[in-house]
Amino acid sequence: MTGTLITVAPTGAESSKADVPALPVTLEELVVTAKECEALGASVIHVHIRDDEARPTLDLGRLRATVAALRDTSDLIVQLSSGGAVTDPEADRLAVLDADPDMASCTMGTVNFGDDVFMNRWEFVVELHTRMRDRGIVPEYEIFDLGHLTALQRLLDKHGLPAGGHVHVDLVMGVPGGMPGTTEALVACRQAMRDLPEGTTFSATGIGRSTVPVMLASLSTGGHLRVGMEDTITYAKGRPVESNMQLVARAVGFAQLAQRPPLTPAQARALLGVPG
Ligand code: KMH
Ligand code: ZN
Repeated sequence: MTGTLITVAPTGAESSKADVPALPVTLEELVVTAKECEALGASVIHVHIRDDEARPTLDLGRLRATVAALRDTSDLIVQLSSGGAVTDPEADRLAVLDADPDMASCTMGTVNFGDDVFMNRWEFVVELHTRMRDRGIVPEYEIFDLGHLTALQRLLDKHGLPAGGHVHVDLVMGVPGGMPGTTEALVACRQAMRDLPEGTTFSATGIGRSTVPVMLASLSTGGHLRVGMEDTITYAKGRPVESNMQLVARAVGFAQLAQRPPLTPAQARALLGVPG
């Protein structure tokens, strides 16, 4: 069994700085977070950015500056979110790829998202997958529900393997409207992944109170971990998360207990097929 890939998703698009003061929203805050999370054991950073008022944005100039700053100051694999916020138009989400990240997310279907809808039409998913392959950007396929794995199988059958040839999925569990953050749901996904190309890897993240159960289920079934304030703002009952580092440190502790210590960024690149 290999070590553990730890992805940190420090910001997201849903929490506000007013409600969550520890959320990194400026480039400076993001860079400090990246360096500290890398030192603890993270190897991938899943990035959403904010504007000067701390609102989610897909501004291309800011995205390019963010990719450059993260590359200058860390060895982390830089994965930009192409999901953005639920209000972002498809054209802006596709344009994220123009910032030339190492990786980008690619969500495999539409899902209710709390009171909103996170739209991912089939034609849009195909366009994202195809553009990423044409540009050598490695996708992380975001799976919010079991059927998204069937959609991924169809995508790969019809449109071929991604850049790098390796398939990596991330199970985003416990979103109101998506699959629950339970061991049973994770095991169902694990079984469905048998129909994907040999060597497919997965990470998992549980939103809110499903964070810890999903981490344990993922580690015990050979999966990797995504943690961060995009998904988790309460550390334990009555205890707000103090920082992304606190969440990465807990994930590292669990990974070590599972005898699967964190992968370095170089090892993560080799696993995911991301060029060095
Ligand atoms: N913010 C969500 C609507 C992704 O980054 O690709 C979408 C999301 C998934 O976070
Ligand atoms: Zn995201």
